[in-house]
Amino acid sequence: MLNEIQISQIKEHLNNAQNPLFFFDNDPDGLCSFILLQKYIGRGKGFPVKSSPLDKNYLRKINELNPDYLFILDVPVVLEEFFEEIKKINLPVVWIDHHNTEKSKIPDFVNYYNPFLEKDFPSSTTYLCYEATKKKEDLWITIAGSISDNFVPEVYEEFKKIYPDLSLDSSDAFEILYNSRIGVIANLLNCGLKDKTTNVIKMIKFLMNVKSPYDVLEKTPKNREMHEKFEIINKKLKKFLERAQEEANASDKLVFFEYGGDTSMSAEISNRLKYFFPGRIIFVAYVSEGFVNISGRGENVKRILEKTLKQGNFENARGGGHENAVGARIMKKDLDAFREKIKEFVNKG
Ligand SMILES: [Mn+2]
Repeated sequence: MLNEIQISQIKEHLNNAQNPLFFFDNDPDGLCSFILLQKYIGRGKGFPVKSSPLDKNYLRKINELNPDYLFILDVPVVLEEFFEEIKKINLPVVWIDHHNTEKSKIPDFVNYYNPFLEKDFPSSTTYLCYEATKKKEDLWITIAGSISDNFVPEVYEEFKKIYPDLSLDSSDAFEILYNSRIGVIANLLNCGLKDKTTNVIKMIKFLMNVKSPYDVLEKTPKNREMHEKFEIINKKLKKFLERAQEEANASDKLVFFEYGGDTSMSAEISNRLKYFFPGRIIFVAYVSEGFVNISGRGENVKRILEKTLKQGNFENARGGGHENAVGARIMKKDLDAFREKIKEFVNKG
């Protein structure tokens, strides 16, 4: 949680910013963080950061829009090459995040806010932004962003009272995400972000003006694409989950699931598998042209991944993440070897 000084500093930055640009992580937590801050000051533009880490390519947006402030939301890693250029043009930067990051890598000129580094306290970036803006009418946005990042903030109690029809009596983020209407909203935003750029921009504009959660839930011409993407993705997810169920029947410790297609939804699949098969190690591999993107969930999964990558010594491989949630990327030719190594380490315990 942010302290009083941090909250007033963030508010001051927001009030100072006349033409801010917001770069946010390409998920509902990042998106909702942006929406909260944008609504608070009623100005600024926002763009999702699709590549991780944030790199030099995003300087183009800055040259194009010439902002007087840059906010970076929910993005765990920003490359030095990016900050070097930002420093040259003296652009004030405010970076708000909740990931475990190396503090030494944050340049001095960046206004950095991340309570996780002080207290190892879980949060969501959306909730951190809400602590600064505290606009009651945006409480539902706070909940949608938070539960999609596996975090139930204490203000959920208040939310339940205002919106009993959207909430669920639970303290488990995934249970809320999969079984309530605020969860549907979070999923709608998540699917909308996977759409093509013009539709993503349309959705962001829609959200900047949206007044209530019911405007999101109701399909109208203003949010039609978001709903359609949601319907398509949900249909696919249902099919994938049936197949994953068969995988899960074959092992009692591991679920290793592979899929392809034009939309990556590894995080969605792995989170659901984790929810349906608690206690298991989950690996989801998205096989695309030449590469495989991997998402892992479960106890000590970070250690399992690290050992696998080290021993496998795969070409062009990288990966990392939290203790219980990781991501990795390997080359397609190494998938069989990768899978076998994972099996070996999971079964050894
Ligand atoms: Mn996040």
